[in-house]
Amino acid sequence: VEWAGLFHDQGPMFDNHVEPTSAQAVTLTLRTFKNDITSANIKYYDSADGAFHWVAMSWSSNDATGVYDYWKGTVPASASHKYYRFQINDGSATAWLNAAGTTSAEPSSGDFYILPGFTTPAWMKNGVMYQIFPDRFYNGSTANDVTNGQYTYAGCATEKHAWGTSVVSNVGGCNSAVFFGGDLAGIDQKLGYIKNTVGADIIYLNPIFHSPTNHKYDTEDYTTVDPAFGTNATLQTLSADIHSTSNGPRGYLILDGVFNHTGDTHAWFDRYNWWATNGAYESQSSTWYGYYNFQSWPGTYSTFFGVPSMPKLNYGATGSAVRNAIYAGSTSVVKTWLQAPYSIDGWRLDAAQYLDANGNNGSDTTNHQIMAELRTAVKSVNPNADVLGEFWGNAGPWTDTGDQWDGAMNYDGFAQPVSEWITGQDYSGNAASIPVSQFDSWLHGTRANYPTDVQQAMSNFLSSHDITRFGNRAGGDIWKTYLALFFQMTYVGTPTIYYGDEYGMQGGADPDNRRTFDWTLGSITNSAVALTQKLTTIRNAYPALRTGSFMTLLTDDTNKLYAYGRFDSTNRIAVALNNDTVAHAMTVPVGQMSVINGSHLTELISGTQYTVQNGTVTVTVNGHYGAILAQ
Ligand code: ARE
Ligand code: CA
Repeated sequence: VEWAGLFHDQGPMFDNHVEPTSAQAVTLTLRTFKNDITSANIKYYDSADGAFHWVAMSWSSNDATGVYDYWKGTVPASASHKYYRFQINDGSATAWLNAAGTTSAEPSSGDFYILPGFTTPAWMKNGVMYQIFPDRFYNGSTANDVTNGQYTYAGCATEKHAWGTSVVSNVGGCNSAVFFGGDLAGIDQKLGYIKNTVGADIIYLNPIFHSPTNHKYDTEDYTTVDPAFGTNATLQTLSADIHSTSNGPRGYLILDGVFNHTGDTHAWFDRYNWWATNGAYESQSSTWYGYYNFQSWPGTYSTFFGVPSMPKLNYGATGSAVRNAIYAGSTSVVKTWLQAPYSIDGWRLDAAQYLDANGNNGSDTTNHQIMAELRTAVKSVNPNADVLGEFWGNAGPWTDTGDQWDGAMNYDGFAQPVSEWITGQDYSGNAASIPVSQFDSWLHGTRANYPTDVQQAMSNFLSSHDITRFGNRAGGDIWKTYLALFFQMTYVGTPTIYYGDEYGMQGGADPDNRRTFDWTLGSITNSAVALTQKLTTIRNAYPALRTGSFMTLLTDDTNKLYAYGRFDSTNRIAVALNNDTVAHAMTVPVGQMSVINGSHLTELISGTQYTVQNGTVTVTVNGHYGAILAQ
C-alpha cells in the first residue's frame, strides 16, 4: 500500500455528516493512489455494544486529476458514540489509517470520532477571537479609576503568597500603581478597532467581577462588575454593542468564569471580616462553612496553588449549595450572565481541571461530573453558548465524550509548537527549537486528540496573560509575528489574538505580559496590524480555512519550509510558509489536493496568479512570511 496516497479526515469532502444526528448514517470517503489497493474496510468501535464492527468499502470514483481513487463506506445511524479506523489491503500488505496517521500494525488509539448530536457553536468555529486584559486595554472613563489606597488589601505589606514552590510577595492591588484605568467603557469605544481593523468578532475578557486585584481572579462578588471596570449596566451596554451589527459584524462575548476558587474577601469566606455576615473563615457555623475545605479551621484550607487569597470551593455532591450557586440553580452565576440583559455568549472556565468536591484538585472523577453539569446549565440557557476550558495539555478527557467542553485553550496543540518552530523557544521563553517535520507531526498528533468539531473550536493563540509574549520570544523580530499570523489565520481552530499580539507587543512572564496597549502601534497604519486585517479578511471569506480539510503538502527541514492544503468542495487553498530568514522558491504539490494541471491559483496577499503544472505551483516566499494560494 502506497502510504503517500492515503488520506481521510472529517472535512466535508470525506465525511458527509461531520456532525450527524442519531438518525443520520455517516458515509466516509477514503483516498488512495489509483489502482493501488484491492480492498478497504472501516473498523469501528460502537459504545452501544462495546464491540468492533466492520464495514466493507467499495470503490466509488477517481479524483479530478485521475491520480487518486475514492473508496466509500457507510457507518449506520444510531445515537451511540463510535470510533473508527481504516484497514487497507493491496493483496500482499495491509495498512491502517486513523486520525493519528498511517501504520502497518493496527493502532490502539487515535481513531476518528463520531459523536451523534454533539456540535460546537458555529460562531466559535467560524470566528476570530480577541482576548483583553481589561485594566490594560483602554481607559474609557477616568471617573472610575482606582485611587491610591482604595484597594488596600489586609496584610498587604507583609503577606506572602506561595506560588508553586516559590514564595513571592503579594500579587499587587495594594496601591494604584498597578491599576492603569482600563475599563469596559474603553473596550466599548474600541469595538471599531477590534471588529473592523483587526477583524475579530469574538471578545474574551479576563475576569471583570468585583475583586481587589488588577487581574480579578480572586472574586469578591460574582454578581457585580468591578467598580473600576464600570457597572452591570456598562456590561449590558458593552454586550449589546458587541452583538450589534451597526458597528461591524455581529460579535460574541465570552467571560472568564473563575469557579475553582473565590477570593478570600468574598462574603462566603470573609477572611478579614469585611462583611456583616459571618463567612466560613470566621465561624464554623457560617452558612457557607461547607463551601470550602478546611483541613484545620480556620488557618488551613484548600486553595488554588497554595495562594491563601484564593480559597478553593468545595462542590460537594450533585444538588449541593455550591453547585446551585455557581451553575445549577436558576439564579446561578453561570446562568445569570448568560441571560438577558447581559446575554454573554460563553464562559472560559478558569483552572477548570481542579473543580472538585474534596480539595484534591480534581484528581477524582468528580471534576468531570461537575463539568458535565456545568455544560448542561450553560446549554439550558443558550444551546449556542460556548464552554471553553482552560487546560495546558491534552484536553481530550473533557472534550471527547461530547458532554463537557466545546474546546480548550490550545497551549499544547498550538501555542507551544508554533513558538518552538518559529521562535526557537517554548512559550515560557526557554530554548526549544523544532524542525518543521516535527512541527507538522506535533500538529497532526494534537489534532487527533479531539473530535473535528472540537478541533475547529480550540482557541489558538500566540500569547496569553499567563505566558511570555510571542513578541518577546521572537526577540522583537516582527517578521516572526507575520509568519505566526499567517499560520494562525489558516490553521484549524479559532484564531485568538491576545490584545497587542497583532502588533507584536513585548512582555516577559506574568505580570509583564499584561502591559498597557500602545494605541500608537495598534492602528491600521502599522504594517503588522494591516497584515492581521488582511489575514482575518481572508479567513472570514473562505470556509475552507475554518471547516475544510487539512492536508500536509510539504515539509522541508533544511530550508525551513512548510506547505499545507485547506479545502472543501468549493475552494482549494494552499498555504506556503517560509521560516527561514531568506526568500525561497517553494514548489508546492497542490495536485495532492486534486487541483488539476492548467488551473489557476491566486495568491491572496499579492493578487498574483499562478498556473498549475505537473501538479505543482512554484511561488517565491520571503523569509518569515507566507503565501496563500486559492482556487
Ligand atoms: C500572581 C503573580 C505571579 C506570582 C503569583 C504568586 O502574577 O507572578 O507568581 O501571583 O502568588 C491569577 C493571576 C496571576 C496570579 C495568580 C495567583 O492572573 O497573576 O499570579 O492568580 O494569585 C496553572 C493552572 C492554571 C493557571 C496557571 C497560571 O493550572 O489554571 O497555572 N491559570 C489560570 C489563569 C491565571 C490565574 C489563575 C488561573 C488563578 O489563567 O491568570 O492566575 O485564578 C503547566 C501546568 C499548568 C499550569 C502551568 C503554569 O503547564 O500544566 O496546569 O497552569 O504550567 O503554571
Ligand atoms: Ca477607567
